[in-house]
Amino acid sequence: MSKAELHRDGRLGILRIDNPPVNAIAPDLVTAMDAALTAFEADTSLAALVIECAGRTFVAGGDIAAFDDPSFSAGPFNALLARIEASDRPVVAALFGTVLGGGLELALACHARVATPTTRLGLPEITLGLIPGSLGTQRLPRLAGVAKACEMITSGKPISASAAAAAGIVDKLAEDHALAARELALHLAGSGAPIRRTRALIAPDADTAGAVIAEARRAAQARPWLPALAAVADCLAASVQKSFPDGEGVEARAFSDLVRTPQSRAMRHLFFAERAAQKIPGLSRDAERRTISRVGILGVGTMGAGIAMCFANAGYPLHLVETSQDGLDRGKGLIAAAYASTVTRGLISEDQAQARIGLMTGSTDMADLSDCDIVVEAVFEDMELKLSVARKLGAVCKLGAIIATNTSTLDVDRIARETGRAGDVLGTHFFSPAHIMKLLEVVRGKDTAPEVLATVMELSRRIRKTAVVSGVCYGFIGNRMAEVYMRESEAMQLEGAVPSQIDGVAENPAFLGMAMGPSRMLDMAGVDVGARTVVEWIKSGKGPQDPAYRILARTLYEHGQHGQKTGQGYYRYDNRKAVHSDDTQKLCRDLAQAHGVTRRAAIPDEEILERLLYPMINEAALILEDGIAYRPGDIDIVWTAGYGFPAWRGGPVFMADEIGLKTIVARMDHYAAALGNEHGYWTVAPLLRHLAETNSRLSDWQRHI
Ligand code: 3H9
Repeated sequence: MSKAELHRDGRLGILRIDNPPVNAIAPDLVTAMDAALTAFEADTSLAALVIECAGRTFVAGGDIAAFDDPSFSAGPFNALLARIEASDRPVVAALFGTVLGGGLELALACHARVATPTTRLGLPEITLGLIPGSLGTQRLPRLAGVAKACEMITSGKPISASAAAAAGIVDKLAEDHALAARELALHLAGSGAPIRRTRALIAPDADTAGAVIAEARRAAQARPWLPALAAVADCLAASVQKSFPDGEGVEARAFSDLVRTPQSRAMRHLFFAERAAQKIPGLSRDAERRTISRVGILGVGTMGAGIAMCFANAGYPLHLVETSQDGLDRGKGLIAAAYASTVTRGLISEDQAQARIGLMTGSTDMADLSDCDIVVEAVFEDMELKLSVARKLGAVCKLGAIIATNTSTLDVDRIARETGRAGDVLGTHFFSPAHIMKLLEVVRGKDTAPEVLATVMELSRRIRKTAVVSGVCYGFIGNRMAEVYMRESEAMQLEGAVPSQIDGVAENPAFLGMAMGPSRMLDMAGVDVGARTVVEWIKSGKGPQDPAYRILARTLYEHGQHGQKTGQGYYRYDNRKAVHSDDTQKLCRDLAQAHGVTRRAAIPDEEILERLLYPMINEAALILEDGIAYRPGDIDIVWTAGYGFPAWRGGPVFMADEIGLKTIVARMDHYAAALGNEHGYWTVAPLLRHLAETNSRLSDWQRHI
């Protein structure tokens, strides 16, 4: 069956697109649409055309996978849009679902648009490092104004159908979009009114567009690593200053350049990696799941409070348990304060906040968790405490309830065994602040039942988390890699680099572009939190037995210098502003002397970058070899969604392939020789060396399951 066909409905032609799952514009769909349009053009008995879609949504965009083909061109689709727009009989788009990218551009080329009230419309190309390539930059400003177009294109965020109607993008809202589109098409055909072609309009705010475009240029200059932003400004300027064909040329050149940039390739890689991460090898999409209607949270500290909010935000009734009434009141206070700030920032209304708080009950008795379908324990990160809590939860939770242990490093298998029902248990590693951070590492234990894993993956989606499955090891995927990153950051501080230089390299987009460098990050998260887990790891005998291992963090912790909250950590804090700390520098000199570390006058920025990044990439290869992550893309999702790794670099694995594995292996070998490799820190992972020797990419590596 063809992916697009022309049907007749009385005097109307219906061009019906059917390209599951989201009716993306793939080259063969364009061919089919072309044929259907030709049939409409030839049948002069038809008074008008309605374009509609089968399935769950109107066209959700161009087929992103097709952009990797070097011969890809938006030209054929754009020519089709021009023919639709040029039609001398009215063409109406019947919109529903998610009308995105090329889908909205198709709608803009029609003469009128009808949408269901729940339709979302947007141009999300910027999230793929692109601009709209099918005249969205030319038609949208003409229809809705340059300011609205600029907002939609630079944010990439979809808008509601009512906002689209208010902006003049949608002409009519109707529950039955297909019927309403037919009625409108017949009305337009019968009215004799001139056909309204978007290309012929003048942007309603053309007079004031200069200021909007100047602001867009300023914003683009501030983020030069995202060249699509500058291209948006150029295209919008063309939409008011040039003819439609000239503007078309500006957009076409920019799109074709951008689609080849490493930034766009990186962001497209993340789009598919995020979806792949939801697929669990050996578990089908319709795998059995348990029903979750009521959620329990044990431990309502900062983490527990944030986790509770994630569930309440998704409408789940919750029961919170703390050891004391004081603790419970403190937890509820944290939740109330966080909601108050969301209301102040205008993100939700006071009523919504109260409704969410109203979903929560609380007590100090664990037995009250017995009617919950899942209990997330978020007690302090201490193995003995976690084990005792696990024992109690194993006894208290009802049959079939899921027990999730929120931990960032601890052995989930050991905790699971302690419950006496390991099949019901898995780890959930939420990131702080839990109600804001997107990432959720779902830790699959040795005995976790498949339906427990499937249930929690689906639940993660409902609470709007980006979930990635990790196996059990110290630190799982994210913190295991963060450990070597922090190790080198601290080693370099003992050798003479100051934290601001190291953070500067990590944060500088010319080098890496992390949201926050390693020292600033740990000072914010709490040096005590990070150091305590390292101390426990070493004590357990499984961690490095190198006396100098992360000695800086461990000593800061012992000295009570826990970062921002104590006013002193790697930095000193002056009114929450990180400033150079003479005390920490003296500590570095003392520790260097005590551990025989040679100090250097200066450490080059390039060395800092390599020493932060390459051990992480090496650890990623080990994580894959060990089967801790299912696929390379999962690692990139963990780092971009949870650790502030820049999306435009595609994550550490994608970046490794861009740098070249041969280079990375050679530099690892170099540092092994230059710095010594007594503790194996520079030992190249066999997988990494093998891939480098065979000219392969780490991103393409697949485990044979
Ligand atoms: C563009 O349009 C450029 C134009 O200006 C110019 C060129 C014409 N392409 O997310 P889901 C797949 S750029 C290819 O799990 P949901 C997705 O991989 C594009 N595939 O479902 C998945 O496959 P699988 C602008 C796509 O209900 C399946 O569909 N548009 C595309 O949670 C289901 O996806 C966008 O950026 C695509 N465009 O969310 C929109 N879209 O089952 C991107 C989806 O094998 N898409 N797939 O894993 C989305 O935002 C969401 O997918 C959507 C549905 C909201 C549509």
